[in-house]
Amino acid sequence: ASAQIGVTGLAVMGRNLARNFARNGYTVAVHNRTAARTRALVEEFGQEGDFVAAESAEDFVAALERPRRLVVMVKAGEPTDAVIEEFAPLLEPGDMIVDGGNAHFADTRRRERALRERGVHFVGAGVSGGEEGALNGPSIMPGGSQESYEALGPMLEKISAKAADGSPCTAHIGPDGAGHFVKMVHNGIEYADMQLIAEAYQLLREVAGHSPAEIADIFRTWNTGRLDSYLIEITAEVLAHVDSATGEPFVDVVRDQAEQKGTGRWTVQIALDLGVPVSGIAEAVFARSLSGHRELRDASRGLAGPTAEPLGKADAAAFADQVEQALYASKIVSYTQGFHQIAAGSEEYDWNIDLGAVASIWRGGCIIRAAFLDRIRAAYDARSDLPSLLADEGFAREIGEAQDDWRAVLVAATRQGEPAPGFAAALAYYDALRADRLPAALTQGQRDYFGAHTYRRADREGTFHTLWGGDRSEVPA
Ligand code: NBP
Repeated sequence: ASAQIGVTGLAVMGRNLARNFARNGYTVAVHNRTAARTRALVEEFGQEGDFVAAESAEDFVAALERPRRLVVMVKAGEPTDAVIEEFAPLLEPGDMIVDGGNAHFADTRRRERALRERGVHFVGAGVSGGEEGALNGPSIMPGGSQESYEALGPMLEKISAKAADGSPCTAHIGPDGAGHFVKMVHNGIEYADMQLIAEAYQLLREVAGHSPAEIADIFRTWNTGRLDSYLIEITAEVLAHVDSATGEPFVDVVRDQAEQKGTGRWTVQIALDLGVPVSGIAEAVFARSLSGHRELRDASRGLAGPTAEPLGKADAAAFADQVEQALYASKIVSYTQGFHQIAAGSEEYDWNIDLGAVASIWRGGCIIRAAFLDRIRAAYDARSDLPSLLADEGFAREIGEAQDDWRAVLVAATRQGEPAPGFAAALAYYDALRADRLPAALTQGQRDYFGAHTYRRADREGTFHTLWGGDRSEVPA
């Protein structure tokens, strides 16, 4: 036994993660259901470090130092269970199985419980950054026991991305499914970020009349300021790209039907279960879904739109500044909602997640990496019981300064008939949170009327019901 770590599942992610471990000086055992992939890895990249190729599960396990650290990078779902069933009987108490796939955190909780009974640590680890991140440094969100982190953490810290201040983009998130839960919310926030950027593009194009190349330049400028992030950077690249076959902007030759693999949808489903309003993430998931309904869209082409004239050229530059404000304010709201969901999950499952640490490890390697995350980390470091990111003085001030422009952008979008569901949901959330009174009082009245669901009064304690069908007097419930 000479390998410090093993990776089974050598498609793009597993192969690159194995190479990352090897390049960092670890001896890596490699294994794949189809052995040809194992041989190909060693043939192609064997010179990058020390690999031990194993063709059978037994050889793979035998190659690992104890306690064994076995990373599984296979397709999420049944394949993960199949691999666990194959390897668990070969392991001994104290060994670790690390699932780096995109598992649902409820599956991770189930698997962790089952393996714990056999004395095997199960670490559900969210890995973000795609294949490039896996090779050069991903953001890694490991759950599982503290004991497993002690044996595994230093290696993950070594292969992870590093933030600008040099700190590793990984940390122990919390017990059982905490890591995969945080990865799920990361992906939800990623959906929201992408939707908001897409709306900014659409408004710059359709309301202000900019070309894709001009918008690429606008995004490049934004990327030097507070919106500095990987997604803004690649957006500029995509917008500047010209299709070689037609000479048209690339963005004009791609079908406008967005696809999804499901982690955004999970985020919203779980948020509904936890009662957390993640309206921005939900709008992002729905926007992708709506774009895919070609038949509905075709059947609706004749519907009337607004008759307002587009903005004149003189207004276009000022409009771009306003869109930057709207984008930034909406982004603050989506992170507020995402962090609320993590706090709620942590509460529900007793995970004790450090929100500042989550912001910290998202600063590098992952798809939502952004300068902005340093600010979020600082907000939670200053006050770990911050009830909402909007309660942070700095964010509250910035969103307050942005709000007039944010509203103006939505007025323009509405007037021109351009949908901006992400911007609108974020503003509605902001306005609802700061409202003195919400119409929820009326909702309670309706519920009491038709279902005797009772209500509480603002002026005194207790639960009450009005005799709506009778003399309408109030009785204690
Ligand atoms: P895939 O998700 O395409 O999975 C392919 C791997 O799963 C191959 O090694 C395949 O073995 C193995 N596998 C399957 Br399928 N069924 C199996 C079974 N019953 N028993 C054993 N092995 C089985 O690979 P990927 O794109 O590299 O992703 C790996 C994981 O990482 C996934 O969970 C994914 O969601 C997650 N992830 C991916 C990305 C990304 O950017 N791609 C980013 C972050 C996380 P074979 O070679 O024998 O068919």
